[in-house]
Amino acid sequence: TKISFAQILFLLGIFSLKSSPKITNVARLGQVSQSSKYGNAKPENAIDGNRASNFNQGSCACTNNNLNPWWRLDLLKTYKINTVTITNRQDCCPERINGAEIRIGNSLNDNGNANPRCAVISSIAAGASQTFACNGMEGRYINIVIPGRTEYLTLCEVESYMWESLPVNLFPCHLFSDVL
Ligand SMILES: [Ca+2]
Repeated sequence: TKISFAQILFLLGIFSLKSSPKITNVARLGQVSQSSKYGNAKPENAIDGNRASNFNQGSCACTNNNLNPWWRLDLLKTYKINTVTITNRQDCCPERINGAEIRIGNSLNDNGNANPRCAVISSIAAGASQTFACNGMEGRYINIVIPGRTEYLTLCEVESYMWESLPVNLFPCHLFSDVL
């Protein structure tokens, strides 16, 4: 018997559902700001879905060389943050990220930099992506800040993943859309 194109798509839909974990990068849903902007290295570059880490590729956010430089993601509502993944610059000066802190919470005191701390970044290799476990810390804001130092803060990508809790009754709709 011949298998129709629709049936193949249906099977592909099932296998893709079985193989892909239900996790979502909520970072891309947010709005971003940072303490200053170096050239065209706008804060949005850190949530453009692209880990390209050569600065000239135009996908990194970067502040000027300021004291306590920071970058902030506003998720617009409170989430339980499982992990934060940061991609460091590849072509220069990876050590600039050393000592940066990940802060998560609902306060805008000190621009959000006073929220509880998830992690201190000791170092990230040039061009590497490192994931930090925040174990469900709750917050609307995710800040990356380099405290107590005059520095450039460069972030080529910031991702924040959490398990999605989809209602069960959405499942058939997802399957149906895969068939179409
Ligand atoms: Ca990017």
